[in-house]
Amino acid sequence: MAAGPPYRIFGSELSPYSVKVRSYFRYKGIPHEWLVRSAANMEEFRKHARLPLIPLVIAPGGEVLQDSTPILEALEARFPEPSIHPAEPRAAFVSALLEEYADEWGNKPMFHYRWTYPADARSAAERIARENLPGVAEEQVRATADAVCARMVPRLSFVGSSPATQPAIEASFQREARLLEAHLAARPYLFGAQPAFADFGVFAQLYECASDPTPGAFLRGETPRVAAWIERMLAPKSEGPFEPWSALEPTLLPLLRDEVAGCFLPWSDANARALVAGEAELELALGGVRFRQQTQKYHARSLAALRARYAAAPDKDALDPLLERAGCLRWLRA
Ligand SMILES: N[C@@H](CCC(=O)N[C@@H](CS)C(=O)NCC(=O)O)C(=O)O
Repeated sequence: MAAGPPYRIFGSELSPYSVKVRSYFRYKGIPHEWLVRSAANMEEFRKHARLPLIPLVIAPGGEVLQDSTPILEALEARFPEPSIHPAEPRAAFVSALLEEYADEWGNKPMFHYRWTYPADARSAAERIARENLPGVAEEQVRATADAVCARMVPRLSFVGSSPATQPAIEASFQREARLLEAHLAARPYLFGAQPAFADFGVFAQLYECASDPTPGAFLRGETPRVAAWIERMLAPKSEGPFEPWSALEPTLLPLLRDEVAGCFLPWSDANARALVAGEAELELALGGVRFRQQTQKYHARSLAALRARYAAAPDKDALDPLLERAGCLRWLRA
C-alpha cells in the first residue's frame, strides 16, 4: 500500500477496543500513528472526542471516528483488500456474531478479572499510571495507581461482576478459551489462514486478559494455542484463504452454542427487555446463578444492530440451520 498521510489513533495498551483497531490498521497496512492517550495529549483528545472514550481515530482529512465496530466497518469500505469478511455468507455472519459477542460479553471476564483480584488490579493500575504519566517517579506511579483502582473497582458493577456472578463469568472465560484452543489446533486464525472480523474482536479482549496475572496464567498454562494466536493477532498476516463453513463448524459451533447462545444472547436480550420495561436492572438465570446487572442502553443498541444484520444477511437457507443447531436463531429473530 502506498504511503499517505497517516491516520491517528488515540488509544491505550490496556484498552481492548483500542488494541483491536490498531491490529486492524496493521493488518491492512494503513499508515497510522498510535498515540497513547496521556496527560500530555488529553487536551487534543478532548477537542476531538464526541464521547470520552478510546479508541478515537482521526482520518487524514480530519474526520473523527469512534466506537471500534463502526471504525472497522468504515475502514473496510475504504480499504477492502484483503477483506476481513469470508466470501461465504454464513461464515461472514458467524464472524460478525462472534465479533459482537467479544465486544459485548467477552469484555465481562476481562474487566472482572482485572479489577476483582488485587494483584491484577495493581498490575493494570500501575500500567495505566505509567502510560498516563510517562517517566514520573515511582512514588507518583503508586499514588496514581491507587487513584485508578479507587475509580475502576466500583465499576465492576457496570459489567455485572459481583461475588454472586463471579462463578458464571469465570466459567465463561475458561470455556471460551478451551473451545478456542480446540478450534485453533487446525488453523492459525478463527476462519482459516487469514484473520476475520471475529479475530479482531475476540483476540482484543483476550489480549488484555493475557496481560493480567490471573487470566494470563490460565491462558499460558491451559490454552497455549490461544496464547500464541493472541500474539499473532498483534500484527496479523494472511497465510492463505478462509476455510469453508463446513470445515469450521465442528469446533466453532460449540463456541456459538455454549457462549453466544449460552451466555451473550440471553443476557443481551434480558437487558433490552428490561430497558423496554423501564427497569433499572436486568436479571436472568445464567451458568447456575442469578445474573443481575444494571441495564445499559449501549448494549440494547448493539443488539438491535446485530438483529438488523441478521435480517439483512443473505442465504438464510444455509445460515438458519446452523444458527438453529447452535441455539442462536431464536434470539436473532426476536
Ligand atoms: N464500544 C466502544 C467502547 C470503548 C470503551 O469502552 N473504551 C474504554 C476503554 S476500553 C474507555 O475509553 N473508557 C474511558 C476511559 O478510559 O477514559 C468501542 O468499541 O470502541
